[in-house]
Amino acid sequence: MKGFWRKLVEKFSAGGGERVDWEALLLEADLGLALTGRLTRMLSEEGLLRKPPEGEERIRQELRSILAGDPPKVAHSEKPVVILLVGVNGGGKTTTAAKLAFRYGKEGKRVVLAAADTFRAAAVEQLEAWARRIGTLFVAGNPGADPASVAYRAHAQAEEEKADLLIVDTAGRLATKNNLMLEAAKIRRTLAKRDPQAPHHVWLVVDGTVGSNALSQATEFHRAVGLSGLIVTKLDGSAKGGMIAAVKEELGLPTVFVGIGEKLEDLEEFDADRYVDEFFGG
Ligand SMILES: Nc1nc2c(ncn2[C@@H]2O[C@H](COP(=O)(O)OP(=O)(O)OP(=O)(O)O)[C@@H](O)[C@H]2O)c(=O)[nH]1
Ligand SMILES: [Mg+2]
Repeated sequence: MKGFWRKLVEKFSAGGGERVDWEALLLEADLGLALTGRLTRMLSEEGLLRKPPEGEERIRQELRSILAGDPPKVAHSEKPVVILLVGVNGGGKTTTAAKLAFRYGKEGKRVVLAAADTFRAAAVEQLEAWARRIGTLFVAGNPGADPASVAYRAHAQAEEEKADLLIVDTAGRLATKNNLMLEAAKIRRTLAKRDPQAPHHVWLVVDGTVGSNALSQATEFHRAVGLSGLIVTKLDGSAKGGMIAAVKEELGLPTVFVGIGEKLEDLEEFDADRYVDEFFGG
């Protein structure tokens, strides 16, 4: 994610750096229409449009304040805490489920991983392989089984095993995108039948390199399923990461973790100050 901001400043500067097309710059940084509009108006009202260094500093401040606040924590509870991971195919749900199991397992939590992606047999095998490597409990359904029933069963088993945490991986590709949302919503309702507090966290796993498209994915999933946060993956690549601020601004949803690689350790708690520093080039 590092280094793109200076390139964009160069690209959208004119008059020897005196004038910056802030709107084009902020949009290209994936900050989305609403936030770009608000930041540009703010610079205009504060007389900073023609003062690039001060303007940049003001945007930096504003991003920090948008992203301020503690990320949600996985608390202790009588019944297993449930994390439901949703998102479109290839976003990194299965890998992230494994990374989370690894992370919380290291903290001493007893974790159950559930494969509620019964659409693709390979998806179950993928998660099972991770579970074996981490040495965590694993629950899956037969191919074609109702994913909601897999989640239900996984919850029962997690309770039986006195697990602290149940992490539910879901499908990313179904016949239609609408089906995908409906299925995620059904899994959510089914888990709530076992425990009205569950799922305690519904996190959208989204590929950071898709840019502002992440905002539309978040909007759709939030409407259909109800999200409590985001995990943005592949920030080790060419992602600009602006959508993290855009999603917080427009939907009020925090980014909880970021993915920075394909290995189990490559998941970091989101740190707003660090994010803002890296956004502007470290
Ligand atoms: N570089 C990088 N690659 C990642 C990251 N997270 C996941 N990936 C890779 O992205 C690809 C897709 O990841 P999956 O975890 O299978 O994605 P998914 O959302 O489960 O996909 P579906 O099951 O098809 O919905 C894999 O090759 C992962 O290794 C990340 O943070 N950085
Ligand atoms: Mg998957």
